[in-house]
Amino acid sequence: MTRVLTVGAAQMGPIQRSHTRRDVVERLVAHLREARRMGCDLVVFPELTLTTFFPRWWMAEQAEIDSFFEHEMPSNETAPLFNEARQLGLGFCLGYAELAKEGGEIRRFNTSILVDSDGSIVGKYRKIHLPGHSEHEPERPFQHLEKRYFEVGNLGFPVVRAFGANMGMCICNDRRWPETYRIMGLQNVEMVLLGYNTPIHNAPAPDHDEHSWFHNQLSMQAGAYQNGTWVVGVAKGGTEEGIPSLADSMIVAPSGKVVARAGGEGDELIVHRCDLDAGQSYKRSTFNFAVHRQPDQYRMIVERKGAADPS
Ligand code: CDT
Repeated sequence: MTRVLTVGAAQMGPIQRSHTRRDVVERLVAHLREARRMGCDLVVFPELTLTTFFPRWWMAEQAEIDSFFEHEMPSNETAPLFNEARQLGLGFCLGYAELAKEGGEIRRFNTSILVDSDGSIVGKYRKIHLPGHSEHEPERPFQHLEKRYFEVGNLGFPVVRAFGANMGMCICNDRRWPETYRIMGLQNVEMVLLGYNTPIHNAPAPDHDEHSWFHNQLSMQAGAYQNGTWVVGVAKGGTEEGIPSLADSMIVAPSGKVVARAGGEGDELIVHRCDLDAGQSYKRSTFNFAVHRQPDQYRMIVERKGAADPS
């Protein structure tokens, strides 16, 4: 019997600083209702969905920084999203800034959660590859202070069984790193859910700007194909607080082919019926890890060269 999961990639247009969480949740709920009409089982929202992309500003006051973080999930402001999804029988994946208390300490992460159709949180991922810088760089047209405002994620790249599939998550810059997909590939991942906020202008490397769309697509297609997995890439796009961001949300099949793609830069739902077994032929042949991977060789080559251990 074919295992099909109908997924909606819920691209968001810009979220300005003046927009409240209530404004944003209304837009998310509209996405959920359309997703229900389109027959979705699962809706994927972008990175840091609930606010503007705040790492673009240098902020000295911790209280101001913390105003962009969620202290609980769900909260009063996000409860309507959970309630609506439960009533519609939909699961969702949501990116947000997480303020956690762990071991008596306050910790801050760039996080995604996977929520089942009964409203329970069944998966959590905290972003590992934090881009940008940690000090104020006033010469930049805008900041990218993820390294200041977040800690490196401490949950690894977990793959959880949910929606009848092996599900993984990663966030934005993670998608450019082959390790991200391979670590999940080694756990037999079948679908990777991925939200992003990508400014088109890359201050340290402006020569990359013209390739923003290509690099986005290249990373996700390679990750999908090389691990025989679906990749659902969801943007917050458009011009937010004067900064143009990449939209181009897409759903990539385990073949590496793009099967659905956003046409605009605003709120837009793209939907695909994903055959969860579509990765099997890749996992059994070209990318049969048990048969073809050579981790002992990788380690030996690196040891001979004196480089870092790749395992
Ligand atoms: N949010 C995030 O991780 N953004 C980075 C920006 C890199 S600079 C263009 C990304 O990899 O898309």
